[in-house]
This record gives sequence, C-alpha cells and structure tokens, in this order.
Amino acid sequence: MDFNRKILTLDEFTIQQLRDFPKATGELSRLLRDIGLAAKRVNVEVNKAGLVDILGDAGTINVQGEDVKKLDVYANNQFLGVLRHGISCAGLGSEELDDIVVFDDEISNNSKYVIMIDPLDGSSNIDVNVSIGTIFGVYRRVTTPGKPCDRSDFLQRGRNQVAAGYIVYGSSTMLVYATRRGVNGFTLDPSIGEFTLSHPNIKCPEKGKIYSVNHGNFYQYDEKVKKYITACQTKTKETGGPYTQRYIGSMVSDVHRNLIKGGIFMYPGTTGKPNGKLRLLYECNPFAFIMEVAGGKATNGKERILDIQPTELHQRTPFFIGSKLMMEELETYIA
Ligand code: P6P
Repeated sequence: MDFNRKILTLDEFTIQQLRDFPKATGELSRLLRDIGLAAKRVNVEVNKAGLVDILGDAGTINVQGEDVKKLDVYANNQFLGVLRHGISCAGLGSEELDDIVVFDDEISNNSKYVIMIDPLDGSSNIDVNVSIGTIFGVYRRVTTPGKPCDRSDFLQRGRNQVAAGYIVYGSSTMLVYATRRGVNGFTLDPSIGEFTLSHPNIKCPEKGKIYSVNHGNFYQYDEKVKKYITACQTKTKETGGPYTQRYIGSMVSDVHRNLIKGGIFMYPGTTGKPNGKLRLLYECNPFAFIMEVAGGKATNGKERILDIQPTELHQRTPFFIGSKLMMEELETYIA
C-alpha cells in the first residue's frame, strides 16, 4: 500500500512534521489543526453570506471605529471558541476585541503559545462577494507557563513568531501557513471537508511585474513613495516591465497573489494617516513572517517589520511587502 500519498491533509502534514522533531510536544500542530477547524466553519458562512441574512451591520462599532458586520463577529467567535477549548493556546488578541482574552484555566495556562488574529480582514468586501480572509500569528509566550498569559506575551516583535498564516475565502478556500521551515498552502477539498496540501514549499519569485497600491491616496503619499509608484507606471521591457497594477482592497487576496506570482504590495502612510491603515500585530507581522520565509521582504519604509517593538495591540504601520528585488528597488527610492 502506498503510504506516501502526495495528497496530504493539513492534519497529516502537521503530524508528519512532528516526525522530524521527535522532541516536539505537538502543541503547535494541534494549534494549526484547531485554526483549520475554525476556518472551515467560517468558510461555510462566508460561502452562503449572499444567501442568508448574515450580511449587514451587526449594529456595533469595533475598536477600529468601523461598522462591524455580522460575519466579523461570527468569525471572531469561531476562532475564539475553538482556541479556548483547545489545549494549545493561553490567550488571544483580535482585531475585533479591545483587549486580549486570557484563557484562564489550568490547561490553557500551561500552553506555550498565544495568538494574534484578524478573524475576517476585508469585511467591507463581504457584501460585494470579493475574497476576504483571516490572518494569524503564533507567538511563544514570554511569561512562565502555569500562570495566565498577559499583555507582554502579545506585545512581541514579529520576529518572535513561531508560525503565521492566513486563510483566503476565495474562488477556492486556502489555508497558507509558515514556520521557519517553510511556507505551505492547503486547499479545502469540500468533498472530504479537509484542507489538502496543494502548494508545498511556496517561494515568492525574486522579481514580479505586479504592483499593488491604492492610487486614490496617491497625492497624500510621501514624495519618495510617489516617485517609486510613478517608476512602476513607466517600466518598459528594457527596465524589467511593463508592470501591471492589481489592487482589490482585500489585503489577504492582494498579498496572496503577489506571494505566488511575484509583486509588491504597499499601504504607505498618508498625510491624513501617517502610520497608514494596516495593523502591525495581526496583519503586517504575520504576512511579513510568511513573506520572509518565502524569500521576500517586508518593511515600514524604514525598518524591517519583524524588528518593530510593538507598544499597543492595535497600532498601525505603513506597510511595504513583496518580492526581494522589487523591495530592494523600492528601498533605493525611499531609504
Ligand atoms: P483602502 C480591508 O479593509 C483592509 O484592511 C485590507 O484588507 C485592505 O488591503 C485595505 O484595508 C484596503 O484599504 O483604504 O485601500 O480601501
């Protein structure tokens, strides 16, 4: 019997990874499987969002001051519920919650990890059927297991992440996650209800021809950023172009596309929002970790995203991420 089937489920893959680390406790593998379970539940609702009355505002305003859509709330509760009842997570920080949630029970207090999550990013696109996603980062806690986790466990530099990933609820539903050993993508097979390995060992092409930015803010960007964007628009065959502009306003989809095909995604600071719009801890850090493992780069325009010491759970940062050589060209404009 062929025991080396190529089509591995997420569970089989994470367990197989354990074989390479016999001393591993399996906690991280269980954590990733828990996330996969919650993602499958969210996927069901996202897929039928157009059919049932789950659209529309939940009537509340989240910490971002944005209308909360019911699907945001549902997604947050799914991940919160699965992780709280799992055995691999001591607590969680979420875009949808003002403060961290400490899973203060004996098993959770002995867990090694905490999670930062954006349960449903791009939710403003829900009503118009544009792909949306979940983004998460896994940190080893700095406080001593055995006691409840605290805020210091969450305000860590992104380079401390042990794993990070995202789910894109699109034409197909994919879960992509990275550890320091590599980036792997799993596509949900609805016929068996399992994420199956479809994109092993993802590497971001060193060069691409896609640049992603909201041109609507162009005149609010720093002059050096404007110069780079203009350079992207005037690339020729001789200078590595021509480039194409792709931006759907859903970060998970935009960055996923550029990770696979090569490209650069930018959400710069503007005169109105000098720190940009995107959140460091649960949007930028996870993607920066994934992109670096895949061979790309991610900065705030001045320093490596993963080196930034956070001071607040919901702090924003300007964000530039993508193919190594494109990021290095950007740096010649904005250094
Ligand atoms: P803008 C979605 O609301 C989001 O947080 C990201 O997914 C996306 O990249 C960005 O905002 C889009 O923002 O200002 O260009 O509409």
